[in-house]
Amino acid sequence: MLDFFTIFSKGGIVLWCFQGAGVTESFTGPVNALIRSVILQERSGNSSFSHGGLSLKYKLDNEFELIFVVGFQKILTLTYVDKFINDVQLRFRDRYKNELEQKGALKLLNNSFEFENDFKVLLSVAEESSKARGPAGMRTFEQSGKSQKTVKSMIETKGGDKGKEQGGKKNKNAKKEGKHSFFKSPKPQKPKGKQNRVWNNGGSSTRDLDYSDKNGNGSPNGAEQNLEAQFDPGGGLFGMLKGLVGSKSLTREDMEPVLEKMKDHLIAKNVAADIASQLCDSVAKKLEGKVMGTFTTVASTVKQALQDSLVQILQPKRRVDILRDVMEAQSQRRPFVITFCGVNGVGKSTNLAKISFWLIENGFTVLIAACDTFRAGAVEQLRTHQRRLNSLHPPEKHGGRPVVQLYEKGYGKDAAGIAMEAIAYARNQAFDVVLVDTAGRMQDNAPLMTALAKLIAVNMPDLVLFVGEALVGNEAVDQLVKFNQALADHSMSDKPRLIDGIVLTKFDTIDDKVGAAISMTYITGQPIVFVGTGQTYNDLRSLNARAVVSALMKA
Ligand SMILES: Nc1nc2c(ncn2[C@@H]2O[C@H](COP(=O)(O)OP(=O)(O)O)[C@@H](O)[C@H]2O)c(=O)[nH]1
Ligand SMILES: [Mg+2]
Repeated sequence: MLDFFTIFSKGGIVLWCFQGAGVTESFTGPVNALIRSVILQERSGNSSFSHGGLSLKYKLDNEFELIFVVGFQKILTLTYVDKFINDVQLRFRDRYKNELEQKGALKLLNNSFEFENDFKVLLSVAEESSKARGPAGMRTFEQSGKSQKTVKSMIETKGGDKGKEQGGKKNKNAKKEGKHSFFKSPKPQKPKGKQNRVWNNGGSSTRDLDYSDKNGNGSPNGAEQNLEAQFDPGGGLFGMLKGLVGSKSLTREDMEPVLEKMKDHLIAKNVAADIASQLCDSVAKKLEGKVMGTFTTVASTVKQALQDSLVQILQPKRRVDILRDVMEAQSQRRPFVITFCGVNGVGKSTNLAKISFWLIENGFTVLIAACDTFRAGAVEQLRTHQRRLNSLHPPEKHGGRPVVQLYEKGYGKDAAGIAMEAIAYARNQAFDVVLVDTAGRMQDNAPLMTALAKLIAVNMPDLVLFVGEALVGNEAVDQLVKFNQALADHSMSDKPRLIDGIVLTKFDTIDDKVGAAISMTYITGQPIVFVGTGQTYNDLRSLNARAVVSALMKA
């Protein structure tokens, strides 16, 4: 009944594996997908995962740093799996305690774990006991998929992880620059002629979102102290936790009070409640059974784990390097197409204009496709931007050619059609980039969501950016889940185009309530490509993960 069972170390060494009789397909793909999209991305709050036709369940053993994964056909409801995976874990630990205690990859490699017989015995016991119980009754709500909402299912269907990991590099020393040069791109570009002046500008052209603290206390250390004070005050509720030092392995109960506080703290910072719970759950799973070092407290261990998880979530798993991708498209003599979507009034058009400015500053030409054919004034708003941008970069300085043009067909027309014409026009006229503005739509408006999905399915943009306000709390989850769902439902292909990245706007208005950044990246697994910090063309930044985490952790 099982397709496979595998036991591997957190370092990636496979200690033992089992393949079900008659199963010919390799399970490397599903297990790698699990590692990539769940374990590496700190989404371990939920212990199941699906990949193609397979269901995977896993368990972390934090003491010995092991991962136990079982895979079986999705159509089967195997009621015994959770208990079985526990039993296997216990037996394996028992048998190989000594070997596992000698840490180090080489030691593990040198051991042979002959676990076949034990495993078979456990499996037949589990299968027998489930037969004895007879067919499973109706599942309760908690057991059903519904109780787990669609958030997970969205994440799990995404094949996502195309590129290499990119470290969240930041440049604290970024200089202030001249009037129009601004911004940090995910990665500095290769110089591209002298037009590319932002990148050649003294080497330090990057500008991070700097989350400065009003009290002059923006350092991660400052944040730590603050949090320490909040979660671990000298006496009171948490005073007693200070006693827990050395060689004790953490239990859920030890952590519960701290986790509760953490959760409330995150919610107060505007992290969606659902996500805050999942994060705390994942921290608990990560720490349960871990032996604490001497002189560490539960509060500081949990806090550190949470902080690590938050940084991990915010750091891009996938390379989004627009300038480089535009150059690549250029070399293929086609325009690079970006579609902006989101609900009403979040800042799609304004940030589209800022991004146009940034692209122009980097030497590219831009065609803006006015596909918000719905809201009065939407086309004129873009025309104003186009004029302003052309006056900042007059055609005389660009070989007589306007650097930005507007492609519009007025109101009431089919947006997908206009986008298509605009892309064809850009190809003919050799524009480097097409930015497609779309009408705002509420995530619950099915016809409009279908229309958006169609626009994307038909035009196949290179990048789909979701524009969302940093002001949102729980609403962020709903918006993103439903936008992604609509794109998946109407994709007309088996590899649906979902949201590839996020533009987080109005960051200047939220003080230190930066939780939306976490909610949005957690749900989509996609990076925040741009952060909007005001209403001028210069108010565009990239996200500095550590600064955001430090703001989040601050009391
Ligand atoms: N403070 C602030 N306001 C912004 C930002 N981005 C957009 N806005 C404002 O939000 C409002 C709606 O923007 P608009 O681009 O028309 O939104 P759209 O409906 O999504 O296209 C405008 O008044 C913008 O000036 C930002 O980063 N910070
Ligand atoms: Mg608009």
